[in-house]
Amino acid sequence: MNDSTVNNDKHETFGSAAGDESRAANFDLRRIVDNAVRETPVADMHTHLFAAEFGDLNLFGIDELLNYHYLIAELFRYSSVSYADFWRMEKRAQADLIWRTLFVENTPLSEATRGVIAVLQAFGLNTNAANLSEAREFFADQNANDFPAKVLAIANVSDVVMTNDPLDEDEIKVWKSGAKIDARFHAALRLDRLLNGWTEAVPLINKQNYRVSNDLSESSIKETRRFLDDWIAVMKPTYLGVSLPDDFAFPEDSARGKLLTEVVLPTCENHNVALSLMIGVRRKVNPALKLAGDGLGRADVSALSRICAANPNVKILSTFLSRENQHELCVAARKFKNLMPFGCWWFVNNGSIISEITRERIELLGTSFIPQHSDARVLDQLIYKWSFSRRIIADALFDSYANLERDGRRATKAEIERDVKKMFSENFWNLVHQQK
Ligand code: RAT
Ligand code: ZN
Repeated sequence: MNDSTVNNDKHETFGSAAGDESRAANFDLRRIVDNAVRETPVADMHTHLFAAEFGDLNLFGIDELLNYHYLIAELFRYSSVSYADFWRMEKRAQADLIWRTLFVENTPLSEATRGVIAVLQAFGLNTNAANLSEAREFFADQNANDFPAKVLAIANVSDVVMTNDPLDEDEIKVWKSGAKIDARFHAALRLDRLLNGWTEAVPLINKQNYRVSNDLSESSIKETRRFLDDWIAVMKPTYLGVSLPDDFAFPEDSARGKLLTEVVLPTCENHNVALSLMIGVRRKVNPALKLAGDGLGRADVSALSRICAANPNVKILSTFLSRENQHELCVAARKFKNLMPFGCWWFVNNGSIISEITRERIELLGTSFIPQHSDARVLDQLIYKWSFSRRIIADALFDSYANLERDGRRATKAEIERDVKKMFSENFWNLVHQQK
């Protein structure tokens, strides 16, 4: 932009009737975008939440909120407590320590700490409390069966996709009990243990009456497919999903490479079910931190492109953990119609980076992507994760529509509402072949 353009803009905006008009139009646009983003329900396509039918796996309340692994990692930035001593503490004592350290002795400015503040605020609880007694009392009064409806309504989330591990004993019990799962909670069949640790998965799969072995013989491949076929029948997953390391390669001469090529991708094609590839996690960078000890690395996006090219009939959902991979992911999506970028995952689920990623996706892909998922592990987190993301998505959309208007076309209210609906739910449901 040169100096004369700047002057012209100023003149137009502040010095004339035309300026008044354009300010009024902008105000109108802002209101329409904000309303659409606030009022359009979200299908949250990747979380670690569980429906109430899963019992103790359905986490909510202040002690769970504070024991979030994002906050545990932050605790050690300030506290002198040793990792070992922290893990020896009771959950309530851990929550007390996290509250005192991150919220009383320090100002909760990080995304994850601000999130807890936003949840307390949403429930009318004291965000400045010296201790957790008021919050504990409030959550103790909530009923595990009714609370999801309350939280989903506040967060304006219509549907939640869980992360379901077919090798997890606690989950297996629920699936096998035939319990009717809350219809707002959908399954996603997680393949991490199968793909990233085959030798440990073998005895667990065999325990479920399949015959597989370390060597991945032809019969093991067949049996693993049968294992997945059966679990797909039980869970009716919206997609199969896996998180992959930053050094993930495709094709790859490894158990994972063979399982992907000979089991997972053909299963997806046969069942017409999508595959979600979450790429870039470096597990156990600091094992002493347990779940909080994972890191990230920049990955090779061309591995994803090769999967998309070799499997044109399989719908691929994908997200990358490294900021550096985001632009390449957008370009890959322009090349492969079976690729759907989604969400700002984990370490890139921060305001400044969500803004950057969402804007570059709009610039390169229009509305043909899924801007966000929450990754919530604790029910209440839906409230802050979605309000934070909505704010940023609204800003990005507003600027895009304002640019469009500057270039000669004003988007209508109906168009804006249609666009937000696509981004918040339709792109997902269409891809997983389910109509809502
Ligand atoms: O964001 C998270 O909570 C991580 O711990 C992971 O669970 C990640 O989202 C994943 O799905 O692997
Ligand atoms: Zn996750």
